[in-house]
Amino acid sequence: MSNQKLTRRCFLTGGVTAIAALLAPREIAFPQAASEAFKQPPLETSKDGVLQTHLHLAYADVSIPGRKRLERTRCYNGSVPGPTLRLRAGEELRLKVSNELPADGEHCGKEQMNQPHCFNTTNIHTHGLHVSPQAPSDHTFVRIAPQSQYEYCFKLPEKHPAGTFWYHPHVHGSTGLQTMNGMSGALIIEEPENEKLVPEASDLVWLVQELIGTGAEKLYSCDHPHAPYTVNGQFQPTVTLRPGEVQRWRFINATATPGGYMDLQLLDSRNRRQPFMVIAMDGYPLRRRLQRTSYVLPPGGRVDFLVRLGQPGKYTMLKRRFQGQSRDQVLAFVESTGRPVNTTLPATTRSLPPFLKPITDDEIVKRRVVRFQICPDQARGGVCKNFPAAKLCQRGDDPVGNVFLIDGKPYDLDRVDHTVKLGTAEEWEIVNETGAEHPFHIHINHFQVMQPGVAPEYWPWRDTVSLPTERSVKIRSRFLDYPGRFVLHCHILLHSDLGMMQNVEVVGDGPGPCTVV
Ligand SMILES: [Cu+2]
Repeated sequence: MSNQKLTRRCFLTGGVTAIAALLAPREIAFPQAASEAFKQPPLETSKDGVLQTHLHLAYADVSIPGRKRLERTRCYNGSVPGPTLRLRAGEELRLKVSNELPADGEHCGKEQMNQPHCFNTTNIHTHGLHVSPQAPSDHTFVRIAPQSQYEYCFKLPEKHPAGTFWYHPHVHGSTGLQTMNGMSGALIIEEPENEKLVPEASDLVWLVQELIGTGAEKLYSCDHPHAPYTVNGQFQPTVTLRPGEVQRWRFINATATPGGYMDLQLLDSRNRRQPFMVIAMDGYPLRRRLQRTSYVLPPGGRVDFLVRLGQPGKYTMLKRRFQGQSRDQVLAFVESTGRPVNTTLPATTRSLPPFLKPITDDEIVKRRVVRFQICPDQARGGVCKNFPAAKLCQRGDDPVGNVFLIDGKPYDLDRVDHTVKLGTAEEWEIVNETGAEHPFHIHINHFQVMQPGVAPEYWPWRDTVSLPTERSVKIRSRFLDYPGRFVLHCHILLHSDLGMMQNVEVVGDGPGPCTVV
């Protein structure tokens, strides 16, 4: 398909063309009268234990909030975001990807390892799923070249926790660009019918994106672009609920830049913070639900809230500025209206399956230290001496001149950075030597975040954790069920594309892809 002959048109689920024209580029306040009703992305569900679906990836013209003209972007099935996939533990996801983009030209070679490249080559990562890392399952080394197809098969184990996950592309060098183009979608593992917390109509996906179409490659420049944050492709839609109704809000942070960090707050009409219940982090249920009025969700992370607003009235869901060049932005308006109902919140504590019992000291077979670094300057010891060409940004449109490292090295596709024995547990200290927070993410197995002063049974299981500036986080992980090679990386995808990534290899005898654990 040539660039001139593009016929497919992506549309934003919410259709924001009309309101985009009203928006001054830097304005975040928006008259509520024009707000659309909150929508859910298109839905695909499993039948007889299998969810079979087909994602067509193509260029399209999209209306993006704050931009005057339609912008050309890459998206799935003509929709930003992609469809929500819902299935259950023990079921199988058969996903065919047709890459209908034009050829990459000469920009997809290994010699450009940690440069932006491979913009039209793609693959799929099922973020947070405990599945095999081998092809044709969650193998991030798959390359789906332009004008070719690939068939994935993901077999979920019976013990897989129900929760909120997501999918996005993961070709090194173009992950950030493709994700910012709008290529992501929710992946929901459903509870069994008798364990559902809320009725379907009260169970809402909030997939938050920062969409850039034209000029998305400037993501890798010193003045990387910013756009308003959308929810399910809509700009500041209105959620309605009845006074006293309990809704489950599944937040997915599908952004790719430092500004994508979000401190989520629910405010009433006088800007007073309202409490919500945190019931799951990164898709895994919490043993004890937490009442909060603020929750920092890093890029890549998910959080599930139970929300109940007793008083009728108008509220806002705010993305409070956290770091980077973003600003506070209302993600959605919330209206509590209609006949009051009296729904009770589910129980405060719940039991977790046996494989999520706390990892004890005597189970640990190895300890490692992993260091996130940026040159120049933001690395301890003499690390930056090895990268004399690293430089700080000078002009806005210069390519980013920093070097992004883990353990003193930029990513190497062929190097195994950590070899782990299948079925064992390890304790890792992840050190942030830089001047900003970075979200640490590892594929295939969740980890427990150690919290001093908190009993280990309450340490949350996560797949993405933010590393505080100049400090470290300790995690414990069991490398269960699946041998194979996968990655850990910074989930500011701009950073991982430029080198902040490592390979992990789990060795041992275990099932291959698409087989029952
Ligand atoms: Cu980073």
